[in-house]
Amino acid sequence: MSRYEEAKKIYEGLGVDTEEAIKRAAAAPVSVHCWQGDDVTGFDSREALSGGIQTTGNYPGKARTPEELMADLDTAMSLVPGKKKLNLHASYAVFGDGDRADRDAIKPRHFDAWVDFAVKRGMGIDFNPTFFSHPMVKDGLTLSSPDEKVRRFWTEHGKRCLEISSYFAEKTGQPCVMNIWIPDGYKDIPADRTGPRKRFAQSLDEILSVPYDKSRVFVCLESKVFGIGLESYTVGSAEFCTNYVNTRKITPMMDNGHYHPTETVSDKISSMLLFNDRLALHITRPVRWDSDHVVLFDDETREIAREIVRNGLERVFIATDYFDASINRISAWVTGLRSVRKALLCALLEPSARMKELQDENRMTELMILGEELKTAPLGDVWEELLRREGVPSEYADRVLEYEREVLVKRV
Ligand code: RNT
Ligand code: ZN
Repeated sequence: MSRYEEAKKIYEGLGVDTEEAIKRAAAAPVSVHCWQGDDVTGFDSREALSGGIQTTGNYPGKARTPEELMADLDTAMSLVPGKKKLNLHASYAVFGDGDRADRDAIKPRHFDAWVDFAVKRGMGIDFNPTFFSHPMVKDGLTLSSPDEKVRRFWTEHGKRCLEISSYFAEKTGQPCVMNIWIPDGYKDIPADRTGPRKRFAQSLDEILSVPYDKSRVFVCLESKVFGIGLESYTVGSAEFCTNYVNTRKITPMMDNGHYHPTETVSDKISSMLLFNDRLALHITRPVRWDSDHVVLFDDETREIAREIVRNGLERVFIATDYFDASINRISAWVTGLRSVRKALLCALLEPSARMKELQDENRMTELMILGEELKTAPLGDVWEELLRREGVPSEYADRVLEYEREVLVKRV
């Protein structure tokens, strides 16, 4: 009997169908953040990364052009099993000769290179307006700025991005998740906390006043507790965003790097899905003050995956969001994306109905014992089977390092 067949039997004994788990784990779309490949640089400006987010490290071989980024994505994706979408930022526009446009004037055609890339690979596209790394970010503020010119510029950017998102949905035939995150905030204690939030709400209302097809474009709002250099106050706090999305009937976005260290997004998912049809997630691994380390197959990633599965896999838009410039960037993509997929498989390999029953009958002793038993069940053998069926090798260090030697180190 093969290792997979043995594992299948063991899981059957626990009341779990591995075939079903493999199918569902592979079919769930995970949106791949393009910005891991070039340290969130983008192609539309020469500005340094701003907005309280930082990449650290100078590992050789970062992508400098759309062609390089696409080639790197292809290499990474060949090592990641399951259904993927492409997650772009507006700063990744690809301009033709003499056809540059500022953020308040970008058009769908500036993303045609990405549409071709995605369509050829059967991928949908998700999108993010880029409210950072740009000279129109004034005093750290965008949509909440007291300066009307600044607000108008960024509101227009939001509208342009909504149009581009509709274009992506139309061209790929898959829904587009458009996520709004602004860096706006203050390093030190502000005197007026309400004003910026009021202006942010008004700017968002203005962006959303443009009609769009809500069955094909899902606009999300991402909150954050603090940024680097914006430690005292962020305009888009959790309460602001939760209330805004609920009253405007758009989709909440939770990034698990954006909360106090003892708060967990895994515990928030059930509440959010009781009051919202959909929930969008940025999966990352926060470490102390940094919200963006490579996702690992760790306890919180697994707990997030369990909650996604328990509350409805199809109701959650799953995306990755981290950036590590200190290690091979391709491996950073692959390790993080595999961790997410493996966590989904792990969650699908639990007898969740039985576990719920144990809880409802207050048989917490047995629940704990079962939980511990599951931890050492042969997940690895089922994972290997998923990789085999998806045509993805289990080993990837050699492949990544070979690409590094042949392609990445030559980028000087
Ligand atoms: C920043 C947010 C945001 C960004 C990307 C690049 O803290 O997490 O999602 O990481 O938009
Ligand atoms: Zn995020």
